[in-house]
Amino acid sequence: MRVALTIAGSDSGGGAGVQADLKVFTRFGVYGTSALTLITAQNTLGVQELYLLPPALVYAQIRSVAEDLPPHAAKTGALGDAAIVEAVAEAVGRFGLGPLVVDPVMVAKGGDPLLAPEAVAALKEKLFPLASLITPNRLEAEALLGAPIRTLEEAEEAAKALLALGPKAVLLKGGHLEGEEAVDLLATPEGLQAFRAQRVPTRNTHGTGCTLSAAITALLALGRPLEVAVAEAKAYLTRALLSAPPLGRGHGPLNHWA
Ligand code: PXL
Repeated sequence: MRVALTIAGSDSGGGAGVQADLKVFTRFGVYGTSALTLITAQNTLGVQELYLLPPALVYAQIRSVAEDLPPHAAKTGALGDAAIVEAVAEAVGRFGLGPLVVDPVMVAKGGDPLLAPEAVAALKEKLFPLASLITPNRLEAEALLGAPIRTLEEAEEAAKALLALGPKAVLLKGGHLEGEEAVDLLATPEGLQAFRAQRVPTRNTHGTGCTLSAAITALLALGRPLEVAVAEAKAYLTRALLSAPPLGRGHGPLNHWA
């Protein structure tokens, strides 16, 4: 049995965060473990309450999992603030967790912040160097680099600039760029690779980032090479978007069974 760990926030609505990650791990036949970083009172309409957990408790959860159920791959999602980022980076190093997928979550679907602005520096300095892959969307990449990304050329430059921050690979997601297709760029030391998928017109987009990064993490836990994991996870995300269930009155969840 392969094991994956998610270090992320709780979404009471079940469409994103730890809940989405565990559903995705199960879908891929991987045993899911978790370390909660924060708790949201949330539904498809937005975040009603947010509570950050103590960094020492986040560290302790990772330690408990690592010492008894050593994960074959791990991911991070919403991390809340710089102190939690630092606790996670320390635990990842101490317990040798990897491959590590870092999804640099900054805001929830409706725009509610899930990472303090001053934590962006800690994310870049402490966690990115430990990552096998980071998976920013356009808005997150702009915040990380402090520069706008409007075209595919600018996205290519941004992906290379993010790679220079220390992760082994960067998946810059193009879902927020204009165009018929959703083009994601994978930057590795070997170069750039584009992954294209149809753009799915749907309101059910809550948890797309979590779902993709969790699928990649599950596939890495199963031993897939990075490029294969990214391609398979993207195909799964498209199916999950196309078959999303009509739940909630806002941005509904995806179909994690897809
Ligand atoms: O999809 C980003 C995300 C991550 N983590 C939690 C969330 C969300 C989006 O809503 O709620 C807990």
